[in-house]
Formats: sequence, C-alpha cells, structure tokens
Amino acid sequence: MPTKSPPSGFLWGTATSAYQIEGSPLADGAGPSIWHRFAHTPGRVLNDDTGDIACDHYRRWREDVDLMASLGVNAYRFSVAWARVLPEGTGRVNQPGLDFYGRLVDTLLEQGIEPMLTLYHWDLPEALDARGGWASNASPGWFADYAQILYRALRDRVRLWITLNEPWVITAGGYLYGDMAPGHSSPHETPIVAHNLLRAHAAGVASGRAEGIEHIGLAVNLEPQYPASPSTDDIAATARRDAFINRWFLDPVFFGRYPAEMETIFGTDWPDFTASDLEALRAPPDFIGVNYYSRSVVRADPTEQPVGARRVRQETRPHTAMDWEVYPQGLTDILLWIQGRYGNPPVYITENGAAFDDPPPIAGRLHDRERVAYLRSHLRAASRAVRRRVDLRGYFAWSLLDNFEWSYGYAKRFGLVRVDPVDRQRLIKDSGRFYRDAIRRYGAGPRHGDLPART
Ligand code: IFM
Repeated sequence: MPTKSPPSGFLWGTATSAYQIEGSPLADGAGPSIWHRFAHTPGRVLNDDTGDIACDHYRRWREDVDLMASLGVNAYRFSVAWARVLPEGTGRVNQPGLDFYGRLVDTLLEQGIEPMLTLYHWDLPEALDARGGWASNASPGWFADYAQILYRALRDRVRLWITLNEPWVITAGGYLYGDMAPGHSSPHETPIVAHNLLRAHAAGVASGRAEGIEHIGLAVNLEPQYPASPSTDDIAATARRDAFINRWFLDPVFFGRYPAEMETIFGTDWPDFTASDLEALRAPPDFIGVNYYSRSVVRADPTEQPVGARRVRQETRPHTAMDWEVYPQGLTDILLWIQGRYGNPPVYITENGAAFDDPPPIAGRLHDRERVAYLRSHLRAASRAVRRRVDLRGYFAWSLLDNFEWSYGYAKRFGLVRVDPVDRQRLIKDSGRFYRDAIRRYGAGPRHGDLPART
C-alpha cells in the first residue's frame, strides 16, 4: 500500500536531474532522449558538451548517496529518465532501467533520506518526439501511462512526487526560443505545447490519485517581476511578463483558466480553448515546488516579441555566472505571492542555488565564498516568509553536484560538491560545509534570525 502520512519535519535536501548527472544515457537498454540527440547535434551545446558521462552518477550513485548522508540532508530530489524505463516512450518496460531507480530509492531510505521523485525533467524519449512530442494531442496520455508505471513500482517507498519540472522552460526554451531540446522556434506551437503539458500534469495527478498517491506537486520556475519605472507602459509590460513566466502554468491548475494577458501576448497564435478545455486543466497539486534563482526588473520593449518586455540589468548589483542578479528578497516576495494568490498551499523550495566561477581547489578545500553568501542570504529570505506564515515544508539546494547545465554544457557550476572534469572525483565545497552546518543547527526549519550571519 502507498505510504500515506506526509513527511514530518522540515526537509533539507539537494536536487539534481537525470540527464544532468547520470551519464551512460543508453546503458542497460535505455532509449535515446531528445537531450541526447540535441547535445549530439553540433553547435547546440556550448563546446559540444554532451551528457554521455556527465557526473557518472549512473555508476557512482552509491558514492553520491554517501555524500548526501555526509552533508546531513534528510531529502533528495531527483528525476527519472523516461527513456530508461520506456525506451520507446510507451509500451515495453525496460526492467533494468526501472531497477536502477528502485535501488537508488532503497539506498536513500536506508540512509534516512526522503526521496522526492520528479517524473519529467526535460528528457522526453526521442521516439515520442518522432511522434510529435509535446505538440501531439496524445502526449498527456503517454505521460499518464509512464507515470502509472513509476507510481506502481515505487509508491510503497516514495511519498513525494512531482509531475513536471518547469513547464515554462520546456515550452519557452524548447518550442519558442529553441535553445533547449527539441530546439523548435514556433510561436504557433508554443501555446499548444503549454496546454498539453498542463493536460499531462492533470493526467499525472489523476493517475496518481487512482494509485493512492497523496503528495503530488508541480515544480515551477518563478521569478518576481518589478517595473523599471512607474510608467504605464512599464507596468503593463511587467504584468505581461508576470503572466508569461509566473501565472501561465499556476493559474490553470488552481483556477481552470489562463491569465488574460496570454491572448495579448500570442495574438492570433493563441488557440480558441473551450470552457471544458480549460476546466480540464484544473488539477491543484498537493504542493508547489518553487525553483527560485533571481528576479526581473522590466521595461516595455516592442522589439522583444512575443511579450513586448525586456529585463533591465541592474548594473550595480551582484550577478552570478549565469548573469542572474542575486536578489534574495525576491524569494520572500514570490513565496508571499503564492500564499496570497493560491491560498497558502504547502510549498517546497525545490531548487535554489547559484553558478559561480569557482576557484581551483587548494589542499582539498574549495573556497566558494560567493555561493556560501548566496545560500545564506536565500535561507534567510525563506525564513522571513516562514515568519509570515508561508507553509514552507522544505528547501532543496540546486545542486548536489556540478553538472551538465543544458545548453551551457559544463561551463556553469552549481554544485555544493565539485566534480572534477577529468576523473569525476567529488570534493565537498565550502558551500556544502556551510549547508551541512546550517542543517545541523537549524534542522527543525529556517526561522527568521536563526541562520548564521557568518560561517
Ligand atoms: O539546471 C537547471 C535545472 O535543470 C532547472 N532549473 C534551473 C537550473 C539552473 O539553470
């Protein structure tokens, strides 16, 4: 029988995703994914890096679970590679692929680490892309069938499930801007893909309920938007960008409708959805997974299509190696926004972290001071939201390991643990030590003023 009770106590975790860390993408009968194909297409990924080896986690996973235990985390968020389980995307189950995740889950539990399983973190089986991918009307059904296989295999051991990671990035990166797999640039396809992802989420929730799963979330990338000036143009542009990034996926699952701005943004490319199309999207998750990295200060700009808005770089403020502004207050703001808009649902911060150009290790230590400062300030920002009664249940640092950062390849490093680019040896950075100490001291959860001002 599925485990019913929600995890008690605050979850302190690290997060990863399959294609970014596993390597061996075709091992033991797995099929290729769209990211395997994309990374092997010259010019698509910086330096033509691929996930062929990545962090070699597929072979070193036991060592990685030990690493997590030494960091003192009590939770781990990871994703399942759909094409390991279903090499053709539907139909025949590849048992060795499924067994890999079963062993991982068992070992996590032996070490007292709660698994949080993301069903889809961007690596659609290539065979399904050949059948139309997320633009196909059939895609929600493919997803629900895949989800059911995982629910049945792991529901006795996994309590926390996430249907999709960052449907906005899947949609905008994969089908509008084309910098992510499958690399399309089609304003016409884009709203259809978003709609199918929302249908897939709803189908994944329904299939989970039928299997007795009680904790199913949706992980969204959220980025609070602030107008660059009080002008009406900038305020309207900010509202459009807010709809596009923050509300496009959450409003339908909570309210069964899209934000009004979406039609303005997509114009004639916006489909005529019927009332029943929209109602079918209403599938409130049991929790929201918030992936927070930065904010945007927004200026109206008609040349920036389709939204007619652009982000204004805040030159005097610190930025990460991704050129994302470090803005901890944005995390407090976005958590409070969720609380107010969606009725204070349970929330996990399912990703938060920063890429920096780390110094080389010296005598077995890596002093990543900027990442330590980033983590500290964001944990404090989370504490401020908790003080204002946001129902925050856990925090997952992105990422456990330096890994494959999509179209940036291995150039951007988010890990609390360094992975040597040549021999893949792991080394816990100062940020990992900071995180371990924060968990030790404040294991019950972050409260305002609780977290250390200095390490
Ligand atoms: O690495 C990604 C992750 O896969 C999804 N959220 C953002 C991270 C940093 O870009």
